[in-house]
Amino acid sequence: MFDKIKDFASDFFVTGDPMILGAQVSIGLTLVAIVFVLTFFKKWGWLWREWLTSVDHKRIGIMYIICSILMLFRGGVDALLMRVQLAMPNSEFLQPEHYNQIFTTHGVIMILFMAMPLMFGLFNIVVPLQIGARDVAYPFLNSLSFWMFFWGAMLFNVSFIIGGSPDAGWLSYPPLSEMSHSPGVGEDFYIWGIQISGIGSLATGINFIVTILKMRTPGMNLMKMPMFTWSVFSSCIIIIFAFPILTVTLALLFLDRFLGAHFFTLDGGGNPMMYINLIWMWGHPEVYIVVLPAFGIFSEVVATFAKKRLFGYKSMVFAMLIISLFSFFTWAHHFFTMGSGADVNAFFAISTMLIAIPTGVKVFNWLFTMFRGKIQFTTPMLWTIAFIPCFIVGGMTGVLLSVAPADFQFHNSYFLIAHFHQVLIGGVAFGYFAGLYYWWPKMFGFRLNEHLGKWAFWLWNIGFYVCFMPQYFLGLDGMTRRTYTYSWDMGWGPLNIVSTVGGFLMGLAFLFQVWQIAHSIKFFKEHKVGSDPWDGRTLEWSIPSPAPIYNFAVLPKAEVADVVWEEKQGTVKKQPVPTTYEPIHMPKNSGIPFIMSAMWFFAGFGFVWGWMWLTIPALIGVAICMLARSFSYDTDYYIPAEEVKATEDAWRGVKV
Ligand code: HEM
Ligand SMILES: [Cu+2]
Repeated sequence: MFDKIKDFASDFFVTGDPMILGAQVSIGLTLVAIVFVLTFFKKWGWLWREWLTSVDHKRIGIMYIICSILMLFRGGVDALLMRVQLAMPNSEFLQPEHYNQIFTTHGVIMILFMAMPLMFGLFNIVVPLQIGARDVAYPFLNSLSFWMFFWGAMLFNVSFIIGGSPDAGWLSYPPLSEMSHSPGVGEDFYIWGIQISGIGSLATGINFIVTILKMRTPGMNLMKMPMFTWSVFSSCIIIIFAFPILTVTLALLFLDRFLGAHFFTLDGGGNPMMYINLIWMWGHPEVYIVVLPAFGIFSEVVATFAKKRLFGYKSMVFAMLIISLFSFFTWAHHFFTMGSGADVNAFFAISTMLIAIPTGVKVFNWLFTMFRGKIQFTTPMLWTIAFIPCFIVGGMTGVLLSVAPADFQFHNSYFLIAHFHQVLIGGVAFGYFAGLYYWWPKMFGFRLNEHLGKWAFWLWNIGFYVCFMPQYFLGLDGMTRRTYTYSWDMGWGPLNIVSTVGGFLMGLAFLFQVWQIAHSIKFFKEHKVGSDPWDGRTLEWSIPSPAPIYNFAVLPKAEVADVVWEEKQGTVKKQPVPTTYEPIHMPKNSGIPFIMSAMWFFAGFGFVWGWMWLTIPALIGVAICMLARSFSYDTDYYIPAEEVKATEDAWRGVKV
């Protein structure tokens, strides 16, 4: 009996690695500490009522952002562990199996659990405020999306201490990810973690498309929408077409693993290349899903801090929509070496190169917006200025990779690693940082310390180039991706050590950001701001920071683009200060999204271990949650007009 338990425990928990043991202990201690603090300060009720059950888009946005910062930390630690391993030839700092796990979890976490939620956080916080709405179209679904993401991410992350992490790369190509090659539970954690959070992403895509189409304030027609909202719209169009492909592909992989189907196995008539085609039909659009909103942020920031209208609004919109469309026709550039022949490769090479055209249009638009502007070098603007050259170089190396014959040489080398980090860090991460700094005052009512922010900015930038520029040369010298180690005679040592130093500079930069946030919270009174700290242009800057629960007491009129700016310039009439208010219709909080997603977590956990005794009751729990929601009619309430008036008067400083 005792031996049986011991056997089970040694399969169930990840053992043997002192680093993981340390992590297990610290995770355990952190959990105990959290429970203790919440109990000691009697905060459980507050946490549940104000946050876990909240359907307010602003709160959901903040929760997304907190999670993504934690995930940036985890993904970053993974990155630094890999960089330490690669710093010197013949290194045995990590074991080879562990290295494989780390590059897999790093990739998955950075893209799906860091970039995506940071993006959704900004969607949530900004879009309703920019279009003059009181919430998203489906607030309940919005909360469900968040919790599906959260529990999916948790399921993926527990594999680190329970069962073992996946190790077949961030896209889990078969046959490596099949039962034959990965008999452990890691790949199942991968499948279910991503499936569950993926459903949440799809729902968010639908939610924001409907919100943008149906909830705009009177007068704001599509061509008067702020550019960030347009970028969210383009990104969500890609989401609703791309995420179903991911769901189906992972479902088929699961059937292969769970029931012995042969969709992607070499024997039994399956075909691994089929998986690789399918996953990239999602995967390539996915990179545009995350980068388009960053383009939207840059557009807002550039116009605000150059104090000029965005140059070429229509061409910007057109460029984004074209990118959304084209993103679906380039997937095969990830495997020119598959052997599809010259015609197919030529098609995908040209379609890839074509994307450079709308992207180039956007770059020129940003530059022309800055041209002769009175530029203010605030932190959001610095990130934007740094992004432009970084993204141009990253984009150009992408065009090099898209030259099919040349890619036979570059494919899966460190040249590729350098390229995609340049667009993902220089484009996506810099973009979201700009957005976070820009809208932080709107979220919390105080600004982030600019001085520490500038330190973080410079360290990130210097670190980035020091880390990734050497990798282009390493790639050309033949160092391949996912290499665990290399011998002295390859001559890759010096450039690798430089690269690792750069990685640590970025790690330091992240610490500066954490310090910046902590410092700004501590001294928030000195950093307090009013409704419009940046002299902004769009509707979110016309209401208090942080916005009241209902956002707009009276729906604003938006007959021109950049309406707040135009009002300040006197080109359009100021909106009258309302004297009477009406009761405001609001959605009620609900615990169902949290509980239902937690049920999905347990169902997924059961699938991972083949424990149907857990999966079946959990799925029944999901069904009960759905029924409970269908039959609950008490889902909304009204904020009385007097309460609205009191809040508004207090903000405007009216004496009563
Ligand atoms: C913060 C600095 C970062 C460093 C130092 C870093 C470092 C690395 C390293 C060393 C690898 C492994 C390459 C290999 O095994 O050949 C890697 C892979 C990867 N990274 Fe990063 N990374 C960083 C940030 C990011 C970000 C922000 C993203 C995405 C938003 C990202 C996405 C990926 C992906 C998708 C892979 C491929 C994983 C795979 O091969 O399956 N990384 N990174
Ligand atoms: Cu691609």
